[in-house]
Amino acid sequence: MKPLVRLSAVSLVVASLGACSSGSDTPQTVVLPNDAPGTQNPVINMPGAVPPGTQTPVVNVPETDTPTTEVPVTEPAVTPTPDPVEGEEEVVVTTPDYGDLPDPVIPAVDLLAAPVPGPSASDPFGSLLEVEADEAVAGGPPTQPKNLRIDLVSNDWAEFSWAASKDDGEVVAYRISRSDGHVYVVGRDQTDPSSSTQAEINKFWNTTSFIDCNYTRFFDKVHDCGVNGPKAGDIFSYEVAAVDNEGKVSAPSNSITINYHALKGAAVPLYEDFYLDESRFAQNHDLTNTAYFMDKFEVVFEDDFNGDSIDNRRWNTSLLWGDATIINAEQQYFVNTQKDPAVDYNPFKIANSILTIEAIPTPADMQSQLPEVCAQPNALGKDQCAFLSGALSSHDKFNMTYGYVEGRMKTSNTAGALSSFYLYHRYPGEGVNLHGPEIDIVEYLGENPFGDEDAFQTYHFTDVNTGELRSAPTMNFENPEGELYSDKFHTYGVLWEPQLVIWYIDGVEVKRLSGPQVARQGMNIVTYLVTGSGWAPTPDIEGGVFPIQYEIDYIRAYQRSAYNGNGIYP
Ligand SMILES: [Ca+2]
Ligand SMILES: [Ca+2]
Repeated sequence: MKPLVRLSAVSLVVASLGACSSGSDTPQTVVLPNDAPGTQNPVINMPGAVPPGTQTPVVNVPETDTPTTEVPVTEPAVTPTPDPVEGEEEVVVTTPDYGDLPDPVIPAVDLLAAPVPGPSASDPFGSLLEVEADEAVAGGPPTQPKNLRIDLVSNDWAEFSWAASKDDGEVVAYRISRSDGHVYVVGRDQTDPSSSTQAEINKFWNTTSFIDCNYTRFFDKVHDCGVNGPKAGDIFSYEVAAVDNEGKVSAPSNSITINYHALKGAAVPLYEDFYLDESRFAQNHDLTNTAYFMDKFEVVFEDDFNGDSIDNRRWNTSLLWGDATIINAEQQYFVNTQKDPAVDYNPFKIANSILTIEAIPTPADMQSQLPEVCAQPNALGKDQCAFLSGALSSHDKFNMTYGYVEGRMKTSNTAGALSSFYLYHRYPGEGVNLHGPEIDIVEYLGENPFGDEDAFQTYHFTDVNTGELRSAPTMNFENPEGELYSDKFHTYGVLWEPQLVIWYIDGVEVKRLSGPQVARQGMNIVTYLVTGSGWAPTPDIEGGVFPIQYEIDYIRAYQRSAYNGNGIYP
């Protein structure tokens, strides 16, 4: 784990603006061409409709024959194979070919994580907090924090939340007590000079949630994650108590126990979940390498970029909110070639089965072709259309809930370039279904700000109780081969199952998280090349080398038959 405190992102969160701008969108019936891939079940649900698959809750009782690593392997007795009897068919037993990989290992079930309270048709994320019924006592301590519950768990961080306390005066802090004796304080008036750290402090307070530990924001400050943060395999119990303005402390909340994942191949929790199919795929497969499970999946979306232009059946050349909105203090205009085919610059170059998204400084004679927004500086006072680049989004053309999505791409190594490939919600949801999820499959900063070989993965969701965007710590994965990821093509993938997300690079697991806050609603595929943002510096316009190039060989989505068309808002 390396410190990420040097991140000075205003926000790397696409979801923040997208959730707002798409919040009032009305779903439209999408007419898809017959031969469009992935459209076998074009069921477009209206927001607020009962999610499909909720009629029959599946209660997941561990089967007694679930294989575990504990099962001793007995040498099979050698029995002579009888010659096939004439007239009978010979039975040929084939063993799956895993290439050079060892045979798969099925992890033991994580019984500590079962059951997680909540997920049901009326509360799909198990996330509605109990309304505080207790009244604050005059002159007394705050009421007991209620509903302490796990939201997400990974190997070195976990996110949890609780229902706020009441007090006759004011609640000014929550004390989070961990079973090893460490106590964190979430204070109403805590401050930090970093705006992104301050935003996270405020979020903890406003949503009564906490991440033990957010290495991205608090590596060596406030919560001092570098010293205090959990490590893979730790098991800790937690309680939360509220403190009032007189220093009086409430009764502790209920206790929860968190089993931090192993670094790789962690036991998959047997959560209760009405979307969990009876095969319990995630519990019964080794998920550390895609080779162990891809035979269970079928391609439902594919673009190999074999043509000579963007396939309009598969992609939009603008994001969900259109080309006139530029998010995250970015500095490129995504040229919308579908809306304006005669535009003077086409950022999409396709040759030899490779799509190259090319970004250039905006030519002076193209200013008149840019939307009005380009005349305004961004939140950082910078030109938000200093560059022309390209974005692809599959919204309203391909959306999915659960599955495996993979791209093979060569990210840009230009300082200021951000090569991005992620899943994004079509509808943020409303009422109990508000969730607005985003899974960043890979984000790659060309300037390699940490002096090593990192690719980033993050999960974002909206807190149903407050509407605030909450995010996992940005997880960085360092290339074990010691090369820059931008040196060559790699595959970047994500497996998305009920209450489980696993990220892969070149088919090998690099990160996983689990928990009831994993998305249940349809998402679409997005990829683009950012040039300059709140996170990435402005590329060198004078001395830089242009075009900046982000190359994509293919993007594919796969699903198991159990989930084809499932979920909220397919
Ligand atoms: Ca009080
Ligand atoms: Ca290709």
